Amino acid sequence: MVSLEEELELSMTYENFEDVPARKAASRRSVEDFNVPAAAPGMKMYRLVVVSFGLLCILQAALNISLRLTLYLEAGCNNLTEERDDLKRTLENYVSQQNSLTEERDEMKRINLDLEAGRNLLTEENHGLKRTLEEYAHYLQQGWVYFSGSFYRISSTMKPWQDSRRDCQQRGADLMIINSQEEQDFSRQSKNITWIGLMDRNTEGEWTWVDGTQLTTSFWHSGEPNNYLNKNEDCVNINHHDHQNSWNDAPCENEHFWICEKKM
Ligand SMILES: [Ca+2]
Ligand SMILES: [Ca+2]
Ligand SMILES: [Ca+2]
Repeated sequence: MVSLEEELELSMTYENFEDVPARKAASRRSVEDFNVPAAAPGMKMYRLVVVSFGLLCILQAALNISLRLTLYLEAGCNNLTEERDDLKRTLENYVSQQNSLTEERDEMKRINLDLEAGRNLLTEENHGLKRTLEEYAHYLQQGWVYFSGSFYRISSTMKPWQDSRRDCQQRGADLMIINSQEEQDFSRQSKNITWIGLMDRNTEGEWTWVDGTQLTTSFWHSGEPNNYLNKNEDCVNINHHDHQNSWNDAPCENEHFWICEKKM
């Protein structure tokens, strides 16, 4: 690199070789005058480079720190997100289990109520059966005969139809109502004339059972009912035991045996 002093000397040589000494002196003064301020820009440049380098280092360090901080925060955020998702799944599982337990508890409550209702029903049925058994035992002990869902009792004395019926009612029963061929056959076992619970006392010719039902299936003996000898025959008895159709209408005030029926 050509220094400033050499440059000046070359310049002087190039311009005028005749006035060398004078120009040398002048140029030396100029160089001396110029040397003092010429050193300052190099220093400034040097300082500027040093300062710039320092700033670059600081900036690099700041960038490194910033980058590491960003990576650290990102990793931390990722961990927190995973933990949050885990907690969310755990909470959802817990809620699901809770709902399942609530449903099971409600189902158990329903089953318990059903079982309780069933137990109450069984208890009631048990009490009902106990009462029925006690009732059966009572009627059997009193000499009643059981046949096809009813107990029957044939009296040992004779009374008018109305008194006969009252006797049955006092025993928790009523005069016999014949609903079927089997019951009709059963009624013919006694060979005595016996009242049954059929009459037309309210309207002549309109035969009604003691429970209020109209007569549908009848077993009148041949020629009956006949109001025999123009008597007012409004009550019915079993008279012709040897015949399947054994019924006869007779005056209600006549005294006969009677059959009570207690439907179970
Ligand atoms: Ca009957
Ligand atoms: Ca009549
Ligand atoms: Ca008659």
